[in-house]
Amino acid sequence: MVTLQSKWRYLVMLLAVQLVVMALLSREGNQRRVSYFFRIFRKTEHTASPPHGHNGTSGGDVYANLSAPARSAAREDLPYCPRKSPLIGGPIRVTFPSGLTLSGVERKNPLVTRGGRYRPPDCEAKHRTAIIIPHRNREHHLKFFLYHVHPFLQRQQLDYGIYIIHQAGNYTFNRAKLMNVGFREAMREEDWDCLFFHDVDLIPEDDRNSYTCETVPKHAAIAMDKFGYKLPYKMYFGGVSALTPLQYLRMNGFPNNYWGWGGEDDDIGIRVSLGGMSISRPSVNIGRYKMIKHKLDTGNERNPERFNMLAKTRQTWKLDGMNSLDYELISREYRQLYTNITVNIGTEEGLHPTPKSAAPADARIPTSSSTKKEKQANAAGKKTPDH
Ligand code: UDH
Ligand code: NGS
Repeated sequence: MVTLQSKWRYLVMLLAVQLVVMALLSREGNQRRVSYFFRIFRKTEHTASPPHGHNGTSGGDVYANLSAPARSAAREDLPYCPRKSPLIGGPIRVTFPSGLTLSGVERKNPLVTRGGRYRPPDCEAKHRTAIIIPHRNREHHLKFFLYHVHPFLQRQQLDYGIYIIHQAGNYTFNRAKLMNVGFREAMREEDWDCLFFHDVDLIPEDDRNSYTCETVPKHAAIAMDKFGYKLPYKMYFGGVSALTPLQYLRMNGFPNNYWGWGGEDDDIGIRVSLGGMSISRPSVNIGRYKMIKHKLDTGNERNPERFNMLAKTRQTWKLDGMNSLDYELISREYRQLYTNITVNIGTEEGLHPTPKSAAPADARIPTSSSTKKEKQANAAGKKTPDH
């Protein structure tokens, strides 16, 4: 009985001491330390969760190891995120769940806010990255892209935003000009320190593929499954690339005049070196991407002029690019998982061509280099099979 009483006494004394310490710490000026103290506990919770797949074979689940919603108060009290995110694992298992819907993806990403924006809930991000995606008629790919990329970026503890740049109308697709529009519209909204120019059909397969910028332009999609996970050729700059605003402007952005498939990415690669910069790349075991299989789209036939144009990049890059960009913003919608920017980028004849010259390119550009199968698919207006 006596021992029980003394045990209680000790317990009460211990609690009293703790209360006094907390009261002292909570006094004005010490509040930051108190919230830091609590955050340490929360952080331990995150890092203690099972490490995201690192076995190099099957890969981890794409929704493993995400931040829990924050319970702390003011953002200004948050410490900077660590240099290396503790949430990052290794290879990711890329899957295409059947029956996936955008609202399903929204439910899996409760911390993503209107416009496809995210900030780590428990620390101040060190990097602010905008993802720019050229788009038309690829809603099916977009759904899988968002399903994979949102948790991937969250594990990197980035302050990020996803911008879909949607080409209005059915005139020939122009990937590079849409990227220029994306750059201008994203920078108008936020002071991003890095922009990722990203095809919608490429899914990163490794968490360590950092979506931050380097001191020189970065080509991230170095190892795609369709190329046997290696670079198809040394100067390849397609798929996914990342530039700071300064790097982008130093090469006058991307070309505006590549209508249809091919060559614009090679032009961009040449511009990097004409701008006096080199290209950085992640290693082949990290810059890995799975491409959602598809055929060439209707309205994006091969550009027969691409080789002639590439031969002239040295003469054209300073005249054509961000300094000559013209387009009409049709709408900007803040959807839950992305900002949708719809634009009229016009045609080769300008923003308001005469009806005759504005005919879709497949009616004007000879498709002699297209395969017979593609021509038949295009003629039938067939939807390209994919996942
Ligand atoms: N894109 C669209 N809609 C289109 C065309 C292109 O959204 O109609 C976007 C999309 O983000 C896509 C990107 O532009 O990921 C690049 O276009 P692409 O996927 O057609 O180009 P890629 O070279 O694939 O990656 C072409 C596959 C057929 C190649 C046949 C020639 N070898
Ligand atoms: C090159 C194209 C690039 C293209 C790359 C990969 O030949 O635009 O193939 O194409 N350059 C020219 O045509 C000048 S892919 O295999 O992804 O269809 O990105």
